[in-house]
Amino acid sequence: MKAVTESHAVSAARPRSPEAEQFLADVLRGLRRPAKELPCKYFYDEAGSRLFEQICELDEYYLTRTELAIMREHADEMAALLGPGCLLVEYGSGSGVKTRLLLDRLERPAAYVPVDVSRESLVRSARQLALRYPGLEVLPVCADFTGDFELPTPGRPAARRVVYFPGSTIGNFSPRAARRLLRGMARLVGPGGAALVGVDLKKDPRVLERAYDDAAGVTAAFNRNVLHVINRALGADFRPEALRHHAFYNASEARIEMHLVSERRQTVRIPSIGLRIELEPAETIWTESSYKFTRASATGMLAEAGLRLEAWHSDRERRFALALAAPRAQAAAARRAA
Ligand code: AVJ
Repeated sequence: MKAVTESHAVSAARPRSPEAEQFLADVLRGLRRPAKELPCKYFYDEAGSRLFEQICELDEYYLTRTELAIMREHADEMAALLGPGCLLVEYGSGSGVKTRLLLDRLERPAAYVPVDVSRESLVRSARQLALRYPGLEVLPVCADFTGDFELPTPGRPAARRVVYFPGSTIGNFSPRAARRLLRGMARLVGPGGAALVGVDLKKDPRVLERAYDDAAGVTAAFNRNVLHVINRALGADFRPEALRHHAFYNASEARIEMHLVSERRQTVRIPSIGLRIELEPAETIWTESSYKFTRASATGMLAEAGLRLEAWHSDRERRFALALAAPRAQAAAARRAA
């Protein structure tokens, strides 16, 4: 952590980028609330992304493994349902293997469009895919997929637009934000389009809690890493060891909550903006929600966003699922045509 003082000096002197301004605003808003919170999207700096990859390998973290197994088992059927000539739009660009399982089976996809705020991961994944699929047009879009953005026009006109949103990332959004995001997805793909969304399913709370509080402490390190991110980017002086990882299943809200619990009374400072934050003993900072679904609750969430469930692919133990949905007007039109 020797970079803390240096980077503080630098960040105080230099004008901040719009992303850095947003980061600062988000951190301030979260820490000034009576119940402190931090947005989970800031987990993923380089160290955080590495820790998340380690999480995906853990015995306790069944999500990645299960979703991959579902893709291996059902990608043929999914590709058939999506049909030929798709413009495949992926929200986020971190899921190489899953994407390839789909791309390997899609019939003559018009183009692949990864959408990510991180230019770096966008370039990396676009390069990898272009190498692996020499005939495929790859059109990366550097944008926040929770906001408005335009799709590029592929060289070959697309038969339909499909958004692929794997990984249960939808679970990180509040019901309201998830609705907004899915509505944007429905609008983006338009009539005739589709969305393929990965959701983690409700199950024994002990299984859920172990997945977010592993024996090796990788998830604890992942959770605390957000404090290192804030220290480095904003010159804060959080002592991550002085906060404890806490993850539990909130059954009435159907979500895992991750918190950082202050072990003692402490003061955190961000000198560049003259901020002081007091943390009481046992006070928590809520860092992540990970919503869990049933087929019914996922169908309801999609319906509220104007999407009709067309197919549901799950594993034998019903741990995880991929929901294929289409904008409702189109589903109604298809029913009339049938
Ligand atoms: C990246 C959203 C799938 O909520 O399970 C893993 C992130 N957090 N362990 C999830 C995460 C703690 C994760 N997703």
